[in-house]
Amino acid sequence: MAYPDYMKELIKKVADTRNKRVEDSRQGISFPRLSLEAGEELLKKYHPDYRENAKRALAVGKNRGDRIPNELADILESYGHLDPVLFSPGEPDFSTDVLVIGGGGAGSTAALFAASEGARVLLVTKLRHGDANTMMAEGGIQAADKPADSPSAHFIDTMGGGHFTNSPGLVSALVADAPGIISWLEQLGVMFDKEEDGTMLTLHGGGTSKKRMHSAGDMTGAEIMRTLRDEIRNTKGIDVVEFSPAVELLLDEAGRCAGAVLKNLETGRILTVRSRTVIIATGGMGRLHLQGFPTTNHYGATADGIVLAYRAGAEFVFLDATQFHPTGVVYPEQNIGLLITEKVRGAGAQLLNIRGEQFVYPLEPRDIESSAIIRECSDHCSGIKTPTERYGVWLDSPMIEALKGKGFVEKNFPAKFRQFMRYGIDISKEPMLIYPTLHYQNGGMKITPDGETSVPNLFVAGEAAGGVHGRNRLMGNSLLDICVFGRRAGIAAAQMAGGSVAGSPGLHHLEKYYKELEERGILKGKGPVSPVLLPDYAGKIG
Ligand code: FUM
Repeated sequence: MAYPDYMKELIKKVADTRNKRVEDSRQGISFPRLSLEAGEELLKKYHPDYRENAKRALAVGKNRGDRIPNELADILESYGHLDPVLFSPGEPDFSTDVLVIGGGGAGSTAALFAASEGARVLLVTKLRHGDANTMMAEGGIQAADKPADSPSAHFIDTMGGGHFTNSPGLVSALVADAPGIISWLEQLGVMFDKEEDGTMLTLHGGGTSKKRMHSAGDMTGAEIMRTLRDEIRNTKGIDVVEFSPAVELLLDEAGRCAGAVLKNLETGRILTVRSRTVIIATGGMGRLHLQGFPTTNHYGATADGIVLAYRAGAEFVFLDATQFHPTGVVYPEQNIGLLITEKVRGAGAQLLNIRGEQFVYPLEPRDIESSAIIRECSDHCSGIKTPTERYGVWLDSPMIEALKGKGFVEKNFPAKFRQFMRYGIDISKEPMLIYPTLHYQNGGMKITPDGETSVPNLFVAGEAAGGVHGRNRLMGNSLLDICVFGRRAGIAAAQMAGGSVAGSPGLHHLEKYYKELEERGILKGKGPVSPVLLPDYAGKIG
């Protein structure tokens, strides 16, 4: 849908203030950044994480008592697809050294590095190999690999972005491994954007002190995923089983992880995998639509690995901290929630209210930026109403071409340009209407720098892990995280598999978990069956 006439009228106010904003920008004059105290105040008042009625205390498990989002609590306090009393693992359908659950960037990286250690590796995934948030990641991957930058500066920025709640050991690993990861990806064939002289093009992201964002247009994740998948399937020939999500982990009598139970989505058949070590790389929970927010996430992001590991006794951190990306599409309706990369603001676009005025520095960390947009659309009554009564603010993309010249938007944001053109909106000439969208799960399983969880023989990599980003992640640290911790977990799991002897795998832990649920009055048949595997949109319509 092209913008309706009333929106076109409002867009004139954006154009009216543009020349002055461009002039200021050329002279380095920007909207003032918020002080630490003002930022904290804004978060408490407007960030969705701080809405008290959106959370409740977990009644069972290792993190009992922690207040977490209601939607996540619902699926953790629930029963699964299998009856532990009736289930017998029998002869396994697959036997391997390292089982990787999840076919996105973290799982694929883990599989490649586990195989490079000589381990037998099986990668299983819920949908197709590559159906993952990695594929949807647009803006870039951070690494301090330019002479004027350093891993220490990257460390400080990352800790600051996370409000210094991050685990310093995990952040050290993240930033120290980053330059090596960029070289590895390039060697595998990732086509990063380059300067005329052939050096890497690097850009700013929100909350960064140096330009260290490496990108491939506005499709960086898709380019990385293309390369990893190609390496797994065509070069290394690692075994991949698609359309077969894990529905439970298998643990032996000593509580060590010893495999998983899968459910084939096409046939409904239950399959068992016996393995010496297991790596969970199932990503996040955007498709749980916390508080009814739309999401940038892929269709399968339903927190499956979190459910499985929680039942197995894993400890979690920061499960209450969710990232709302400031710039999700709010119009046209068909694209609601889809990501508009932060790189658009990195290139010079500013956020404006209904009067065409700036109200926030465009590259604050995401939680601050989102809170400012929510405030503008609520208390300040300065948002723009859509035909279906949603609110948003303008992201002035035409400003980019005013600063950088004609053709820049289509060349540098080809995916976004086409996505909007389909609806008759030329984003090099008209701004985009945006509102925060559910983007990332900051918390997850507690890990060591090698991705080990509190359950023996169970590792985790990527969004299902917590602590790396503390309460708020910086842009581009997620594509980095999946590669750094995918590599570390892959190597460590392969090495541990060499010396590991598991007993008889079973579901004893599940019996124990169900007993705890019953003791708390949570009975079978009341809540959802989890992992939910796919979002239940059909059930919610009509
Ligand atoms: O804005 C973005 O391109 C998103 C990147 C990220 O979440 O790291």
